[in-house]
Amino acid sequence: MKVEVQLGDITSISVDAIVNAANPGLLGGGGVDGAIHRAGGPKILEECQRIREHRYPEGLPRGLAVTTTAGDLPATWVIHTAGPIFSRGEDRSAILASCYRESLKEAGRVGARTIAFPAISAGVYGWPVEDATDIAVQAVLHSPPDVQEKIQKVILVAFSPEVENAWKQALKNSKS
Ligand code: AR6
Repeated sequence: MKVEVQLGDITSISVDAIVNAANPGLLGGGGVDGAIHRAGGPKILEECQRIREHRYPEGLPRGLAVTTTAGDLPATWVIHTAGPIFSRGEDRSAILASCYRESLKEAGRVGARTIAFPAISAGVYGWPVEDATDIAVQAVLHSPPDVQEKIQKVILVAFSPEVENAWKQALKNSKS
C-alpha cells in the first residue's frame, strides 16, 4: 500500500473511492461534503437518503463509514464517514482513527484499490490540523494486513498548502 500526498480538490481526483468528511445525518453540509454533493449530483444524496431510511434511521454513528455511488464524479464510489467534533475536554482521537480504518475497510469490501482522503474533522469540526493528520497517518499505516493487501494506493488530499505540509510532516513523523 503506497501513501501519497496531493494538493487539490478531492472531487477531481481519479481514484476508485473518495472519502467524504460527512456528518451523521448524511444529507450534505459544507466543506468537502458540500463540494462532493455539488460535483457528484443528486444520485449521491438519493443513496444517502436510502441508507438513512433503511440502515441508519438515527444517523451514521461517528467513526463508521458507508459507501454510495460517486454519481458524476471521476471516482466510482464515495465512502461517507462522520468524524468527531474536536473537544478540548475529551479525547476523541479513537473515533477519528476509526473513520480512517472503517473507510479503508469499506474500500476493501467494495473492491476499491485506490482511495483518497480529506483531512477528516480538520475543517468545520475544528480539529487542529497537525494533530488530525498525525492521527490519520497512524491509522492508515497501521491498517490490518488484509486491508493493506487490497488497497494499492492511499492519497492524502490537502485543500491548502498548510494541510499539505501537515500531511507531509505526519508522514515524516511516522518514520522517525
Ligand atoms: N477537497 C479536498 N479537501 C477539502 C475540500 C475539497 N473540495 N473542501 C474542503 N476540504 P470539512 P470536517 C478540506 O470542514 O471538519 C460539513 O458541513 C478542508 O480544508 O470539510 O470533518 C459536514 O457536513 C479540511 O482540511 O470537514 C459536517 O457537518 C478538510 O477538508 C462537517 O462539515 C475537512 O474539512 C464536517 O467537518
